[in-house]
Parts: sequence; C-alpha cells; structure tokens
Amino acid sequence: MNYLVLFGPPGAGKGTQSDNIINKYGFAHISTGDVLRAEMKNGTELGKTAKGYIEAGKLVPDDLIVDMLAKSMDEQKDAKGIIFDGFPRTVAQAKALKQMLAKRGTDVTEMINLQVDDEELIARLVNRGKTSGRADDNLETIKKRLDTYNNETAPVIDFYEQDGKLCNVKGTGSVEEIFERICQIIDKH
Ligand code: B4P
Repeated sequence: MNYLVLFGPPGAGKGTQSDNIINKYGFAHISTGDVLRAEMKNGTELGKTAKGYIEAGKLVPDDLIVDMLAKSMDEQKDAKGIIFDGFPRTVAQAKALKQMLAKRGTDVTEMINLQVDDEELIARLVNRGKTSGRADDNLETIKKRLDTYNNETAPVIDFYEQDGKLCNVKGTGSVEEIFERICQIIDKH
C-alpha cells in the first residue's frame, strides 16, 4: 500500500498530477480542497464554515480538516494506494496523519514536493480563474494564499525532510515531463 503525499504551493499542479497518478497506478485520491468545495456546494455546516476561510485565502482550521480526512480514509480501506492531495497543509496536520497511519501500522511512503516559483503560480491561477468559477482564483486572494502557504504550509517540508520522506520535484515544464519525474519516484518505492 502506497501512501503518497502530493505537496506544493497553490497552483503547483497537485490536482493535475493526481489525475495522472490515478490513471496509471489506480490509487485512491483524497483532495481536501475537492471535499471542501463539495461541502460548500451542498451547503453543509462544514461547507458554510469553510467558505469564509477559503474566500479569504486562509486555511480551514486543523480540527475540521483532520476529522474530514479521517472520514475519507475510512471510506478507502481497500485501496491499493492513497494520494493525499493538498493535505497536510500544516505541521499539526502532518502529525495527525502520521498518528492515523501509525494506528494502521503504517506510515507515509513518500512526500512529493512540487516546486514552482511564485510568478508562474500566479500566472497559472489567474488563468484558471478565467474558467474555474472559483471565488479564490482572483489576484488578491491568490496573493493571500501564497502568504498563507509561506507562513503555515512551507514548514511541512522540514517535517518530512526530518522524517526521511521528502522528494523534491521540479514542477515546471510540460504536465507530461513532470508526471515522468513523479513516476520515477513512485516506481522506486
Ligand atoms: P486546493 O483545492 O488544494 O488547490 P490548489 O492549491 O489551489 O491547487 P493545485 O495545486 O491542486 O493546482 P492545479 O493542479 O489545479 O486548495 C484550495 C483551498 O482549500 C485552500 O486555499 C484552503 O483554503 C483550502 N484547503 C484545502 N486543503 C486544506 C487543508 N488540508 N487544510 C486547510 N485548508 C485547506 O493547477 C493549477 C492550474 O495550473 C490549473 O489551471 C492547471 O491546469 C495549471 N497547470 C498545472 N500544471 C501545469 C503545468 N505543468 N504547466 C502549466 N500549467 C499547469
């Protein structure tokens, strides 16, 4: 069973590359961003709470995300691998994931860190905003999301480096080239 953390700043291509990994390896996919957007669309209590944070470019509180993640993991008991897309986004979430997996007698297999510079990230997200209909894909909110990433999410890289799981991947170039780099890492494990 492969537990793959797909990590990177907003717009790094986590969702894009997850689709490729699912197609090739048949892993299950847990995207906290997708689950939150579904909750918002359905107008649930969680969705209503999450909306305020997401539209302000902030992170949704850890306790809500960890409960949501545990539920999604219970639904994926028989999968041959799981991609965690957009989770963990704080060191507290990384520690919670480690505990959840330890209860199953396992651990994260690898953490793939997609590296893309801010200029390219902003260009991608502004471009996605033209068609995504996402309230957080506008220049003002994108800049806040990058600040949030640098202040709260980037420290997760050190956590996985110390845990011996960090695999840096250059996240620029064509989608196919980046996918090839990711496959080399998955195949090694
Ligand atoms: P997410 O939904 O996780 O998404 P993202 O960071 O915006 O983007 P991603 O990296 O998946 O980029 P994509 O492939 O789409 O988060 C949204 C919000 O939800 C967060 O800001 C936060 O508020 C909340 N949230 C989610 N998880 C949370 C958690 N764990 N804790 C707390 N809060 C949480 O790619 C972006 C664009 O680039 C696309 O248009 C794509 O086509 C393009 N692209 C991709 N690869 C490319 C390439 N190689 N070249 C050119 N363009 C490329």
